[in-house]
Amino acid sequence: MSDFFKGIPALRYEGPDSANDFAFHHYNPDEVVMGKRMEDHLRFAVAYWHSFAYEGGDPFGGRTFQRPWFDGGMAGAKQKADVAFEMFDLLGAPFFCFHDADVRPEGADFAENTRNLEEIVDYFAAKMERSKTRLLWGTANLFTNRRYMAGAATNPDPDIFAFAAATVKTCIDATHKLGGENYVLWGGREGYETLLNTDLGAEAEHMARFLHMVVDYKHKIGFKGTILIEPKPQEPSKHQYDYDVSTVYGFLKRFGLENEIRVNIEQGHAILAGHSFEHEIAMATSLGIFGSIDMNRNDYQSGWDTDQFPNNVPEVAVAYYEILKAGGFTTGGTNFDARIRRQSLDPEDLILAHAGAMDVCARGLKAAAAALEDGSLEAARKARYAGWERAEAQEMLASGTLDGIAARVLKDGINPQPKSGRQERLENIWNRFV
Ligand code: XLS
Ligand code: NI
Ligand code: NI
Repeated sequence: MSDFFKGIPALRYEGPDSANDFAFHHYNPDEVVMGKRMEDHLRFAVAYWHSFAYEGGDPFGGRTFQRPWFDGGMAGAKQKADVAFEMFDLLGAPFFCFHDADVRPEGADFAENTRNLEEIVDYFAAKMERSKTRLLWGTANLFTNRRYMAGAATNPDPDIFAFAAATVKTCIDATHKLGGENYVLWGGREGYETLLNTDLGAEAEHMARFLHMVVDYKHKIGFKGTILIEPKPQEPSKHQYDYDVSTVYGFLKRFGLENEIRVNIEQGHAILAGHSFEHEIAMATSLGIFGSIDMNRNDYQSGWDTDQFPNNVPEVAVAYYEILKAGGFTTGGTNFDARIRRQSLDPEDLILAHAGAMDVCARGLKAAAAALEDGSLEAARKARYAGWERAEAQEMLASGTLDGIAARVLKDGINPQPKSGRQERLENIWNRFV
């Protein structure tokens, strides 16, 4: 036991009337919502990087946090792991997620990186035998080290492509060994700064080859988890290739990967792409590539990825509505790719950030479930499209031609009258639940 969280009790559900900060007020893991335990619906994951590796820096100033494990090499990495698993226990977090670089000290070369990662994976494995927390996903950090400044799979230098491929192999191995349910690829630097030095056609081909190798390796070693791409339009690249869900789908389809790879959708990235979060989720579920979510928002005034914990119930409710409507998570879950603010120095800030976010998501889930169970919204949606159930409408879809349809419109004197979309009425119904 470390004494990092000394004096902080394990959090329990106490209900909305409790004034205890160190309790859940809405997240009640065992409460059954639409036939399933809340914990099994939400599948919360703590992001290792923001909670334990982030130092409190921003573009204008460095480290504000003073964690005892910083700069501690392998011993520090193990101390960090001890604290991480203590936090998972205090929160009752069912999952966590990590990048290689969050958990192991940076080595001098690939061999040392791999040794360090393997040592920590064994350390995690021993802890996971005694813990209820499982691995939602693992991933490789292919964006922090300077070697990746011009990308990983899309780097003009084939040796960097090779280094990245080798690194991803070790991270899939680590994820597989720890029983991870997914493997994520976020291509923060798979994009460009200027077209003046970029061959975007070649870079797309290279990225596709890389992804095929990932999929082939997954099957080769028998990893059953889902491979996920996390779309984001820019930052750190000026233009990122995995711009949004639709762009990723087009790419997967072009290279024959649409049945192998799904998406991990982040709330803040959706907004940066000019969409709403629920748009991205609905798009992914309609395309059959929905995988998982990163439930972290941006600050709406600053226009960049501030990775804040969710605190807006209506916003998360509409996202869970789309997820529930599509049948809920399978291998995916709700990862908090979120960090506390750089002035939030205390260990308890870390705990309370997660507790609050879990409560917000629980309220959102319950609101979404109530709206879905009530059924008025889905009945209205169905009624709006009911005309398509008519035989001539079905026939038009199956075998219609422009000239044939023109003849029928003329013969039957079809003269349609527009109908109200009833948006305000539906919004009023929605607001009864949130
Ligand atoms: C960055 C991304 C990143 C991924 C994992 O904006 O959200 O944190 O989730 O590499
Ligand atoms: Ni992000
Ligand atoms: Ni993310």
